[in-house]
Amino acid sequence: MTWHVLGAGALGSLWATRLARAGIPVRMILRSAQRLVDYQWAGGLTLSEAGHASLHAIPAELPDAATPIQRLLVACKAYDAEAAIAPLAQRLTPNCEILLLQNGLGSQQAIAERWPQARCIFVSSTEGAYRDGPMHVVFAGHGQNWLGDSGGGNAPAWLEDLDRAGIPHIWSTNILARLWRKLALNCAINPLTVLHDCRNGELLQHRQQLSELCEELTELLTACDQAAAAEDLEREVRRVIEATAANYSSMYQDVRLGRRTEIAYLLGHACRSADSLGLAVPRLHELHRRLREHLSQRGLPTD
Ligand code: NAD
Ligand code: KPL
Repeated sequence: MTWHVLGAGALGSLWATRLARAGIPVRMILRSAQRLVDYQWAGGLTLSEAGHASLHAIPAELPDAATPIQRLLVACKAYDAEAAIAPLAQRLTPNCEILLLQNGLGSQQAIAERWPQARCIFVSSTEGAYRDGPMHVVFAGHGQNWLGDSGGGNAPAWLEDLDRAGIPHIWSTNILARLWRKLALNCAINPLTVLHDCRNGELLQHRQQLSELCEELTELLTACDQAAAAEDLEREVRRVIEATAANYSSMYQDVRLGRRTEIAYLLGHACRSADSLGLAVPRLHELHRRLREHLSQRGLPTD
């Protein structure tokens, strides 16, 4: 069974190169003829890992290729994912599987609703990778991938492919709890690092602010039937801040590099969820407003 990988960015390339080097059939789907030319010129994808670079000549195609797609790994940003799948719709087999690697929440549900014939597997990843030039990815941090089907169902047999490829993974029977927990951590930490212009560790100087945000996030998770994800949230936020004290958050880095953030799928999703439940979360709304203002002042999209 071929893995089609949509999005030859950091995580898509990290997954594709590890699958390919284990001898598992993979095809990249690139968004334009120009990118396909660039890709062929580069000879494939280069993975740098522990100071060692390797080139992987993974076949690539455009969305309008004719072959059916049985398994699709979507590795675009949350704001691009649904639109990126749309041109492939005719190629998706009736019982296809779509793995969604997006951070935050909202994009996965939109995709699952739009293509109900597909089995959508949500993935929450703590692995770290970044692009170091066109078609070149650096494996920056070991982590874990939790995979799960929010509609229930058993672990798929192809998890064996991940074993063979050395892609760490855990099948989760409550993937939404995992994604909500990560969303809450990202909502508590990432926007504050942008607004205070600081590394994660410096947020310990803003304990009161963190504590108030955690209180509202805990209420929100509980109201969303995610009590397990809400457990000891503040303590976990502090643990993550301490463990990543020297790092700049992903949102901080996006803003610094003038890139669009995934705010709509993090703080935006949290605020929309609270509104739909009639739950008052004034501090989250105020943080969302200040962050959007900050982005707008820098000419960045606020959604
Ligand atoms: P990225 O920007 O490096 O890669 C996204 C890729 O998707 C880009 O190459 C882009 O050109 C491509 N793309 C966009 N629209 C497309 C289309 N219509 N057709 C084909 N390709 C298209 O992003 P990333 O860092 O790999 O992040 C992907 C997701 O994974 C995000 O939601 C991110 O939050 C999450 N994530 C990333 C990391 C990491 O370390 N990079 C870690 C955990 C989670
Ligand atoms: O995931 C993160 C990020 O930077 O996006 C952490 C380190 C948890 C901070 O929220």
